[in-house]
Amino acid sequence: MSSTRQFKIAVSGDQHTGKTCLVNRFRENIFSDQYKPTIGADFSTSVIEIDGEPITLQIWDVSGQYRSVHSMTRNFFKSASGVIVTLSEKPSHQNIYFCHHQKRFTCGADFSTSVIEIDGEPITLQIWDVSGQYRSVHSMTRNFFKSASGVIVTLSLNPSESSNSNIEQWRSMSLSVLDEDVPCVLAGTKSDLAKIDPSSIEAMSSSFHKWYYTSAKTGTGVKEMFEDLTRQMIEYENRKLNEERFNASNVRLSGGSGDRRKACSQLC
Ligand SMILES: Nc1nc2c(ncn2[C@@H]2O[C@H](COP(=O)(O)OP(=O)(O)O)[C@@H](O)[C@H]2O)c(=O)[nH]1
Ligand SMILES: [Mg+2]
Repeated sequence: MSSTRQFKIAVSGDQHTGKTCLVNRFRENIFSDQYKPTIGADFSTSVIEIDGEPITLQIWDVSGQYRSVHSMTRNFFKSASGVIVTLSEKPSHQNIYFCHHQKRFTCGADFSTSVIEIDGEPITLQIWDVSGQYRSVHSMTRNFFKSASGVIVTLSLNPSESSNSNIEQWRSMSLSVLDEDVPCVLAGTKSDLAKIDPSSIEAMSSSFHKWYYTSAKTGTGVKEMFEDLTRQMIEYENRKLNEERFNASNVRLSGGSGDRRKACSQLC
């Protein structure tokens, strides 16, 4: 399926609430009980068909350590066995890359592994490539949400198994970067272990555009949530485009002769 439109989705929420499993179920239709904490952020793409139109979703899955806005920055260095600091005479923007609109430059951090043989012993190197925006310690967190067209905040439906203490903080962190009309939804996860009933989630979801009841283990509601969110993102983008076109035509009309301004006031 070749795709025309692209949307970035930021999947956030406290650690262990099931973000990575939700993404894996949606992308590959798989589930694993083995817990592998996400370090920094994982990035993947998936193509979904909405009303016959192929849409590319860029899905960002964050590590979930809300405790500090520094955490993503700290994770970059945490447990590193060596540090490389690069020095260049060229402007720094020539040395960075991330995936957005066909260009590649690092947004947050890129992560890759490579195996190298030293004295006959294979050694795996985890290589982290940070975006290089030192200016603010918030920048990595901001980059996570930046240019997202949709946000998912996860809420474990089994609070004895994982905490949900920062739902509102995740929402406000996304709001500090994004327009408040960008679809931000609450995903109730692990419905197969649910200890919270749907009416309580509804009460917790008042500041979100929508909420869903999902299980990455059984697959319940996962595909439906991503499809529904994609529809909301399409609607949002179309609304924005229409507003921009309307504003641009008003500027053209009001920027012209006196007669044209009259035409504008009649139209408005
Ligand atoms: N029973 C059940 N366990 C789940 C579900 N989703 C995730 N888990 C488990 O919860 C743990 C944390 O999941 P993970 O996706 O890594 O959480 P993250 O830290 O938010 O990315 C793992 O042990 C998963 O196997 C689910 O839908 N049902
Ligand atoms: Mg994870």
